[in-house]
Amino acid sequence: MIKLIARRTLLAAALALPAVGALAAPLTMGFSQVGAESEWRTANSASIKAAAKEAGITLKFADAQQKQENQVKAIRSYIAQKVDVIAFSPVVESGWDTVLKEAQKAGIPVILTDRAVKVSDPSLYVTFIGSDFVEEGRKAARWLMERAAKTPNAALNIVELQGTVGSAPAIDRKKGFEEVIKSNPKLQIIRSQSGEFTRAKGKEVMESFLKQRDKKIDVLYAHNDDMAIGAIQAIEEAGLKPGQDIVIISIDGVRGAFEAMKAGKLNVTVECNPLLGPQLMQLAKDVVAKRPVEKRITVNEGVFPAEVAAKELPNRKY
Ligand code: GYE
Repeated sequence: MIKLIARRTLLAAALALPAVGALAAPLTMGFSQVGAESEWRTANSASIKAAAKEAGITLKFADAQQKQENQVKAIRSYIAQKVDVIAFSPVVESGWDTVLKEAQKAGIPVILTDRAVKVSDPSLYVTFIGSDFVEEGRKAARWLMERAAKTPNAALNIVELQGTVGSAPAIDRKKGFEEVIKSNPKLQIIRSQSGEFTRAKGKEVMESFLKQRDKKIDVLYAHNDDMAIGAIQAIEEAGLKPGQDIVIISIDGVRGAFEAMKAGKLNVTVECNPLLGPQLMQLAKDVVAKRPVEKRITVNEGVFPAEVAAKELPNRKY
């Protein structure tokens, strides 16, 4: 009898304690991803999928192929499916008000990851986790300023490969870079065009920059590593030495960039960490449980010049 009571008590205690978490249905997240345009994005998607599994979150994942209309469709379908939380990385900054209002009306919280939006009402999303892209642009420019200080009389013509038109990283990385270089009139951006964050487009636009022979190109500033890697090919095909004849600066810090630095073809990469999955899943749990979260969560990142590439490469996780 005593044994039975004891067993019952134990059973009751075991049931009572984790009951809320253990018996509740697993949380469902609808995630709309920008696309698969870069090494950064591939690592970001992998991180999100692995972290959801690890956290016991049911993930519905859609790749928008860099199209806003596909993201709007995906978000609407997540609303219809009554997911617990919607997370997405907005391809461009503007044009989200309507669909976010629909999510709000349905009572589904929205978390932004990686890229920011411009909305009329900040309550349309709960929180935003991602890098400080303006600061990344500044870091890229500060590296160039230091290098330029070694040859103070030389003018440097810069070409810029921008990311996707209207996207937060393209807008902010341009802004941060320009803000810093403007104090040195010898540094001038002579051409600037979007390479859509892809290798193929980066190569194509760099080819067209190289064909315009009116001015010598000294520096390439690419808003991501993939475009820089595409451009490196274009530079080599034009018979020039990337990393020497043209100094190359890019952003992300993906493995391909470290390999290019090791080979002496890329001069520096500014880190932008794509491994946001674990933090995102924790945030999702907090948001659904209505625990207070910060409105803006930034990621700590470094700058890696070519001199440290060989040593750093084995430590890189993406
Ligand atoms: O730098 C680029 C990707 O939004 C930070 O998107 C991201 C950017 C990243 O395509 O490689």
